[in-house]
Amino acid sequence: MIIYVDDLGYGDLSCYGATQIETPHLDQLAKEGIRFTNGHSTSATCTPSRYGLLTGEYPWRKEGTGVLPGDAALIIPEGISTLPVLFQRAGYRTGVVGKWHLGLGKTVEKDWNKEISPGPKERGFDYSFIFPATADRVPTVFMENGRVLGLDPSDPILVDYEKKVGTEPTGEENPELLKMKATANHGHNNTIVNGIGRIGYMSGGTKARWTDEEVPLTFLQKAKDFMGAERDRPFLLFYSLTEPHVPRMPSTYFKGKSGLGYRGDVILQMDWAVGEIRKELEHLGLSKNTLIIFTSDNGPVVNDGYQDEAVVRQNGHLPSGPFRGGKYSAFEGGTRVPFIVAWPGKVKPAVSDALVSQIDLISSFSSFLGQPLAAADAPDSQNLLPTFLGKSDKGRQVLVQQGGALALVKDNWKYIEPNKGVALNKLTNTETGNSDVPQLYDLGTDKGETRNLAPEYPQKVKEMAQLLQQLKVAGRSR
Ligand code: NG6
Ligand code: CA
Repeated sequence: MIIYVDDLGYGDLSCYGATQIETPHLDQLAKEGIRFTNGHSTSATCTPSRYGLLTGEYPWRKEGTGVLPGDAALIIPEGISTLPVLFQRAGYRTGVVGKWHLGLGKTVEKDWNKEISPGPKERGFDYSFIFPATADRVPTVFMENGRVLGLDPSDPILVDYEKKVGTEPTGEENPELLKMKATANHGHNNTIVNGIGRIGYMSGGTKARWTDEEVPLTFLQKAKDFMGAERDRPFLLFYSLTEPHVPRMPSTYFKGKSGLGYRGDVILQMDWAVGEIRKELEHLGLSKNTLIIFTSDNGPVVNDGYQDEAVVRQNGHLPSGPFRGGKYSAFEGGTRVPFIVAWPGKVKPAVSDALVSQIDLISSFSSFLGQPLAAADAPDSQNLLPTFLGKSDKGRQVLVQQGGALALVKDNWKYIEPNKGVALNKLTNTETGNSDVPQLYDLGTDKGETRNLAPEYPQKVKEMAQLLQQLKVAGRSR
């Protein structure tokens, strides 16, 4: 079971050092499993990280793998062995429940009122219960096995990312209708659904639209249903939660619980959901038989477009922990995320400092399942199975990290490629790691990336720049 959360930072869990928030269920999971301190998402945003996780290919090798609009076409190519395909070959039933954000269908133009393919099914998931993109993007609907749930032929769904469709109010025209105001210039001022302005326009599908307060409960129940239905067969569940991505809109029970505003509240809700999943495993008699991986698709962001008090109620909480930057950043905060592997009775509890990435799961499970990958598949994934199972403390020697700029980590040295982008994302107040000069950090003595050593170590910079270049050109690193 892969539990994949959205925009959770290294410092957001008490088992990773948070002091202003307590996450008992994840602390317990970490206590029973391996807590990786140098575990990474492939990239500092969602779509590319998910692409990397499922394909084992660095997303920056491929055009069109950036954050996708809600009407994008599917970006995972046909004919490759994705992570769930390997499980299918090994006789597992595979399901995805939660956020998808990898596109659907062949083109942007699509009829949301009919079955849409290709999608999760055509790329290896026998069962899917998803929302198409992100919680802040239309269409704000659930889809089960390729179809929008709750379709009404007399109220067809239209989606457009360029121009307004239908006559419903938008956040821009009618801000007085909003229950949670958008932050200026982030773009969450198009169609209003459930009192929240979204990115993109939609009309119709009134009965199909979700209520944000219920989204996590719906995903939790569908995840449990899948586990229950498959209890007698081996299964892979990719449980992909929306928390704590914007818009943060906790269920009533969690509103105000953390004291850190809705961002903290939805982190508590996510932690609770992990506890519920574990209880369900126990109830089904599967807890000793299930390997759980918990991790996040990118680092944290505090203001990502809504006035939800995350900024003013931070209360000393450090979402990136000791690291610099966060979501969107090439600094460690962008991709160094919570990463826990637990398998009661099989994996010995430990803390591991090995350098590991989500991109390595596919090769590692290829080995676990005895299902070989074709030479062209998962080119950037490394088999770290012994490390994930606690039989080795060796991680990767080399990892390419993707913020806006690319960075290379090798033996605790980190090199960030010169880049023309802005150094500060003013919208989110994130240090992006961009600089027009090369940066070199010694993560061994300076994990906060505060001292650029490039001027002192020109030879090291050259060596790292060359290696990164080689990795780019070679087109594969497995
Ligand atoms: C950004 C959005 C942000 C969020 C993010 C996707 C703006 C200014 N901001 O472009 O609100 O939706 O995309 O997040 O549009 S992710 O976790 O899915 O990558
Ligand atoms: Ca994300």
